[in-house]
Amino acid sequence: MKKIGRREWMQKGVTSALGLSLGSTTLAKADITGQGEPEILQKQAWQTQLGKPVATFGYGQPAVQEANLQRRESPGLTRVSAASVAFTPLQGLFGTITPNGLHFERHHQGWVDVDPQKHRLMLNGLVKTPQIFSMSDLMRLPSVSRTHFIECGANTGLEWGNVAVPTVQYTHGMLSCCEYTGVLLSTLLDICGADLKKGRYVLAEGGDGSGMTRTIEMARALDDVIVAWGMNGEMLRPENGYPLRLVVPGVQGVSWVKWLRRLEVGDMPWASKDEAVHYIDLMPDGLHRQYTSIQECKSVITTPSGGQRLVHKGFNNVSGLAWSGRGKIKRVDVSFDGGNYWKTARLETPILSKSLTRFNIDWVWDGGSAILQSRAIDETGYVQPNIRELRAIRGTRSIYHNNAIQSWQVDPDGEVSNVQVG
Ligand SMILES: Nc1nc2c(c(=O)[nH]1)N[C@H]1C(S)=C(S)[C@@H](COP(=O)(O)O)O[C@H]1N2
Ligand SMILES: [Mo]
Repeated sequence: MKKIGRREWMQKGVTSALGLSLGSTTLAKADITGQGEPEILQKQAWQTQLGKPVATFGYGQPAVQEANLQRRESPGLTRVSAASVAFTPLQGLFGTITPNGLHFERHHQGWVDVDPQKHRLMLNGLVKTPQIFSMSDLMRLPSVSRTHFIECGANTGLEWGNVAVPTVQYTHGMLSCCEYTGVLLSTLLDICGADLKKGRYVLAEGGDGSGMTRTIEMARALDDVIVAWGMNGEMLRPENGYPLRLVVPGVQGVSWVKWLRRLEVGDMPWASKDEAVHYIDLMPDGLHRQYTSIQECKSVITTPSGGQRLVHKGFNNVSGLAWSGRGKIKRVDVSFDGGNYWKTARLETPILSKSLTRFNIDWVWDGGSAILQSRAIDETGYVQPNIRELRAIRGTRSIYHNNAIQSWQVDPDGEVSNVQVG
């Protein structure tokens, strides 16, 4: 890989700032043919007749031309009974909010239809008054609405083993970000009179057939955990836990228990299967790392990304997502030469804690080979590692918690593919 010096890049930067390559290619087309643009000059069929009446039939749908933008199951993963994953199409999304019909899905035993009229949440254990709440009991309590990302601990898992999955949908698509509405768990613990001296943990239990249970430390439970029914302004979708799920900001998806039916206050971690046996990391010394919860700082370029093709030489906006389970994103650097030279990207606002942050950066593609990477830094100062640095500490036998820098190779024909550098 050729090393590109700082001076050469600064010269390219000047071209980009003047907007020359962008302006001239677009305008030249009409000038050269001298015939004008038919899409502008001629009246289109839909301009000569009445439009359709209001779209009041059923639930509003995207344009038919966008039908390809869907959650998909990875062709490389086998489906074990009803234990399945459908990935969010990150390559086709803008900004930071995941539309509800594109939120990723991860079910350990399929998703279930729960009747909200019959649904109950029990809070028991080390509390003064154990309680059973109906949905209407919960929904009259003081509520909060907060935007957070959710990422499965297994996201980007195949990259540990050097398997270059083709698209960002499959490398990073167990990631979504929504505005969730619900009651703070601290409010419910307060109502039930949780024993905060002896009660050091809270167990969350789901209502599906997977026996999903996870332990949450009391400090976190009292901080920002939400018992949520709302997602992006409407009720949760059935596949995402309707009518009730736990939102555990910054923590891996498995703790965001869906179809939430019970919370128990206890004095010890439960060591349930989903924390003692699953979602653990086999370290190089043969020991298992258990009870990891926080998703460390991570980022990925979504445009352009694997499987896409650049069609315009010259100016191209490069865009991606950054997030950290420890707070806000402070900075994102982007490299176009496989990590030799880094340039700081623009962060779109607002920058929210434990939420996705969108970054953008100008790029003038010279039509040659390039390797695109992004590296995020969070407000604690933590710097996203590359895969070599991560493997040096964590070995190669993990499945979970891979937050390494992602590399996309651009070929001279514009094809973008997944490569591992370092
Ligand atoms: N009850 C229950 N809760 C669950 C699961 C499940 O299978 N059952 N899957 C967990 C896992 S592993 C993840 S990553 C997230 C996925 O949430 P989503 O399907 O809304 O994206 O839900 C978690 N909560
Ligand atoms: Mo997960």
